[in-house]
Amino acid sequence: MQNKFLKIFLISLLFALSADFAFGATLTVYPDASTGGTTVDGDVAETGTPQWCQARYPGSGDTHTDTATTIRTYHTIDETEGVTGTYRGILLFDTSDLTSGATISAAVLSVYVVSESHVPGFSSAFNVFSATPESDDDLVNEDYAAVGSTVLSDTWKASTTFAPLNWEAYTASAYNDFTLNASGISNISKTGISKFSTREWFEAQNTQDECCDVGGCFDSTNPTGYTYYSADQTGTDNDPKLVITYTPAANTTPTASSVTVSPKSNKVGYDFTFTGTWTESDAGDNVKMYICKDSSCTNCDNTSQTNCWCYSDDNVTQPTVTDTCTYTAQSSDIGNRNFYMKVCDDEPSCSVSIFGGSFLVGPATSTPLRFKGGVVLRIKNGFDSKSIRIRCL
Ligand SMILES: [Ca+2]
Ligand SMILES: [Ca+2]
Ligand SMILES: [Ca+2]
Ligand SMILES: [Ca+2]
Repeated sequence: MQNKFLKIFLISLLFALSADFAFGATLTVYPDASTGGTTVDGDVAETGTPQWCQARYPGSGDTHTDTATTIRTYHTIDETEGVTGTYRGILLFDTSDLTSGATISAAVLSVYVVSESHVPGFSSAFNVFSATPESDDDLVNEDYAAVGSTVLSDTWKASTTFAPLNWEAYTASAYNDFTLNASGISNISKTGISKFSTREWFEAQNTQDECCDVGGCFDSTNPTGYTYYSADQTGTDNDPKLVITYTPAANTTPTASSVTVSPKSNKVGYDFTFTGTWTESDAGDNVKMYICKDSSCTNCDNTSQTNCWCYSDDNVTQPTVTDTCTYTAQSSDIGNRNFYMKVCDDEPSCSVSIFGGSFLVGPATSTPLRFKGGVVLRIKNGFDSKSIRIRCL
């Protein structure tokens, strides 16, 4: 009976562990602060009066901010002119660490709301969309028009909730999480930069509201919408963040193809250069070549390099790489020496070793060659039977 319980416990444990493995790793990324980095965040806007109905959605953008500590996703309001400005957030994340073979199971984009405001009698809501800014590290005014219109999260964050609209209450002074839907997950690049925008519900509808036509219906000068912290806020505790749950690509072991040495013989104190070629199919994997002294590559691999002839620097190129490393012969090496090659990626996963051949190490200084005896040169014409002796020592 005890065994039965133990078996059930072990099976449960196995399921729990496999579930963990199935959900795999988590990648958390933030936009870079300021401009000129790998990514950027900020807001882009169309301002000027009157925008009201006819112009509140279109516009090419006439201002932007990408170094402020907050990002605006709202309308500015004038009591008589109505909507006088529309601000959209743009958030870029470097998600290239996922690599092409990863499988994304879930993703949450979060922004830390600093403030919300809305006109009395109206609500505000916002959601995440795609973006296609002109560059990855510096926003321009024209990026105002480079936003998508498909919602990438199924739930809007709102000041007032309306169930039919799939609105849920936003949280003040805290992260607000947008769980990405299938379109949102598709918007994540596994090999580069993932680009998102934030838009307020009213302008993202791209439809005219009855209220628009009468203009001046707002009795407030409050912006309608949200302000949240940008990556330029100190630290990352309040930065926009993208948390991705994924299963990493299965690793492929690199393959050692060939290795040669040049020159094939040299003296103590001189260099032997080994040239190896291998293949590594996994994008982003970092591979090193090890030139070993024995076929088992004892103490010459990713864990220890105390018994290598030499080993290469890091290589992150795929799929086929040729690299070299150099060894300076020591007096203890005199004679004929074998060499082998092994390559390891950063998993780490190592190839089998291959035999390269041998090289000959000679003494540092050659012993002078001495010939006993001599060479006799006889010159008969002009001299009378004289002879010159040349002795080579
Ligand atoms: Ca920024
Ligand atoms: Ca800029
Ligand atoms: Ca920051
Ligand atoms: Ca690999």
